Amino acid sequence: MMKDDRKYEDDNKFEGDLKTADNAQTEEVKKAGVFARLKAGLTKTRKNIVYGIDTVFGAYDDLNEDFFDDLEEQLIMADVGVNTAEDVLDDLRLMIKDERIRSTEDCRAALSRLVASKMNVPDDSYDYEEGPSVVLVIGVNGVGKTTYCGKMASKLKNSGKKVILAAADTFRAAATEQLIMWGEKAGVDVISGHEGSDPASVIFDALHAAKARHADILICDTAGRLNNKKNLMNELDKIDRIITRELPDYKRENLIVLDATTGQNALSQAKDFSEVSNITGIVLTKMDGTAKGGIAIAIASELSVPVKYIGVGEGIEDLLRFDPQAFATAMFEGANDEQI
Ligand SMILES: Nc1nc2c(ncn2[C@@H]2O[C@H](COP(=O)(O)OP(=O)(O)OP(=O)(O)O)[C@@H](O)[C@H]2O)c(=O)[nH]1
Ligand SMILES: [Mg+2]
Repeated sequence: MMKDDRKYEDDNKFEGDLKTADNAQTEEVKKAGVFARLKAGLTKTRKNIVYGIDTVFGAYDDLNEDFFDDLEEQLIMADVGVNTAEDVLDDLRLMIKDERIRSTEDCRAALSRLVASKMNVPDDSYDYEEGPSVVLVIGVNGVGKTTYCGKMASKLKNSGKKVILAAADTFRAAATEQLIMWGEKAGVDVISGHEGSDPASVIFDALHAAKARHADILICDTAGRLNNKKNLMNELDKIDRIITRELPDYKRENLIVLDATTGQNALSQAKDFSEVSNITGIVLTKMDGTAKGGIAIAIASELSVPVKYIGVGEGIEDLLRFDPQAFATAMFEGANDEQI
């Protein structure tokens, strides 16, 4: 190899190193950006929880029973729920003993780790995003299903996927138009039917379009359903059978959308839906609109289904993957944070 060639190779390597460093930096910036958006989206909750948590941790030097009582009260006030709060406190006491934690600061970090571990999102939770897959989006009225479909379509499209939306809410007037508007914003095709037509027939058409157009992901918006279990079960069963028959090789994802501002109600909706459908993930919307975002902890730890996304606003970008540790950090380690 000639000397100049080696130099050229070295230069390339150097550029490669720079690129790796650049990528690492971009990743860092991205992470920091997502965390900033998470914190901004959780402003109301953080104002509420962080203040309360700061007060408790500031008021005690010893980790005594009064401290634990006050902490539990704060968690319950943040809508973590009595069961989950008790659970968290029991585990926290064990951690303190096992890890010989003495200071309130270490206890605070332990609380954050513990809560994050209770909201674990398994590694394969987002495999379906790679496609080919069919996503069914269900939930009661007004929780944010259509908005989620639009945001998610945009997110996946931007990551290079071919996405199709199915407007299977044929029940509510203007529901289809709403999804078509999101489709235009996201730049993806929408398959729709007539108002009042059978939702299963729209899904059938959409499945064929997905196959013919080689879509990676088909996202199906459905009508807001009240909890009439028998009808709901029949309809979901029918849709399920059609998907299994038409696209047997596609991955399946059944997401329930829950509105965080409805607090403990959201938890009971999820329980109802899980009786009639095989739910694989939760989308928790309107986290920006509640001061009681602690409901995310109750939902994630009481249901055996992971919270996969949170909605933090009405805009197309306001959807984040749920990151349990970032969430717990934003909630419990926000002391001295001048932004809140
Ligand atoms: N602030 C905020 N608003 C949201 C969020 N997600 C949805 N919304 C709003 O919630 C309202 C209802 O959203 P939709 O997407 O129409 O809800 P839906 O579940 O499809 O409603 P139906 O089709 O009537 O059952 C709209 O005004 C949305 O802009 C969110 O994360 N944050
Ligand atoms: Mg809708």
